[in-house]
Amino acid sequence: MIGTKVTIRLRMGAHDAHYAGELVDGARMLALFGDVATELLIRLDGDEGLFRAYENVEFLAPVFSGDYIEATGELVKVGNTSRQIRFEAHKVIANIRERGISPSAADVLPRPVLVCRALGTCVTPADMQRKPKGIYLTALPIGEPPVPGPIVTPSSEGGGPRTLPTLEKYPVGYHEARHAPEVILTAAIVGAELTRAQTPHLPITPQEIADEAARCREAGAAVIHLHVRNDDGTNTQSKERFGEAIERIRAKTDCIIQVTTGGAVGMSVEERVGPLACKPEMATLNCGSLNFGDDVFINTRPQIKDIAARLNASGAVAELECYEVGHVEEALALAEKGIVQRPLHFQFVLGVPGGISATEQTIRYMASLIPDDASWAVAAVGRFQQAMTEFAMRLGGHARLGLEDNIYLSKGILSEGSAPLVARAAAYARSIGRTPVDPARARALLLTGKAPA
Ligand code: KMH
Ligand code: ZN
Repeated sequence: MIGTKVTIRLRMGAHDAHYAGELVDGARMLALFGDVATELLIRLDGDEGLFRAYENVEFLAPVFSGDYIEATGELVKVGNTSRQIRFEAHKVIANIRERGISPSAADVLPRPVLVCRALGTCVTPADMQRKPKGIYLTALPIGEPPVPGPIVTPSSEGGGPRTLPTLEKYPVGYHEARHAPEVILTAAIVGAELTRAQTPHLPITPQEIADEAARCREAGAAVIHLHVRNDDGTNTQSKERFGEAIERIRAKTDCIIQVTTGGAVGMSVEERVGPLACKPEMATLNCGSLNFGDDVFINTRPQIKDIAARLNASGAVAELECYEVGHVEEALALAEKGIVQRPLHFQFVLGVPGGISATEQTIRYMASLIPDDASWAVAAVGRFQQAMTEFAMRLGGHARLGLEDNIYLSKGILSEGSAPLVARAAAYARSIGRTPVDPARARALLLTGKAPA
């Protein structure tokens, strides 16, 4: 399954030191990658398979005899017979090699050093695949770039992690146990800022969106966070277009559909609430304004109240989108006044340039603010998506994955739609003892008006 990782750790011996100064040759790293790939293929296919090609190999730091090397391979793409793997080798223990110090002296490195990385493709011929196919998530057809627009999205940029003071006084121990072991995965498959120029895997038409929603459900998502587009890729909040997409999604899958009332930056409230006319089960409520990349995403307090009232009137359950700590407090104040209904479900959206940073401390702090009968999830932008959603899941929170927030599976590798990102998160959840729930269970947790179990 995409996201599966294999790691081996080996000491480089004198026999590995091919060059002067006991330097280990680069081919040794590739031999390690070969063994890692072989284990991955055995796990996936029940066969050792064959290495076909490296697309890219980079040697980044020297390796000497006496060093310990940890080689990891992550499955990033699975075709009918081909399996693409991203490799990294880190030095975790280094022989010291300094004049006057014993030649046997060695240190465990405080931070592993990346010594080599590569991207490679292996093949397991169909007649040698002994295991039933898992969720291979073969990509949908690639879409044409309709209008390569100059829109800059936080999806590809991410906000750099700012250094924040440690907030150890805000432990989240209580939340850690409360929602485990179940986890709700939401797939944000379209977004408003992303273009086909940035990724050809962006679904645009209602049918493409429905196909992607079904793949995400298969990968482990229970909720689809929905934006829609016109055929030319531009944003719309039109109830007709939402209606068509919702109908097609419902024909293919049973996921909860959570429509956006955020829309795109610059839209009026009147425009943004368009999809509420479709009587969705869930809808977002954005709980404050912020700089959004180079734009401003405006949600004045009267506008938030206005959208909340219309959302309540439509019968939808709100997901409270918070891009800043103050937004959480705003949502709590609205709940106090009965303007948003309990139980509260928060989405902490981290790493938007101009919003709160994507760090473990910010998640802990935001989660520490919410009441016991509330649930929370993390959506994190760009390169922070994987690390932050995994941290959230370890902490007992839920997670949002998908192209709206991040288009890459790993550095330089576009995700072929949102489903591989969901599949990887689902695999991670299972690896830490949490079970991605199906839509029926997600409905019970999020929509019944009872506190999450
Ligand atoms: N496109 C962003 C400006 C939501 O869906 O509610 C707002 C957004 C939030 O995507
Ligand atoms: Zn959205």
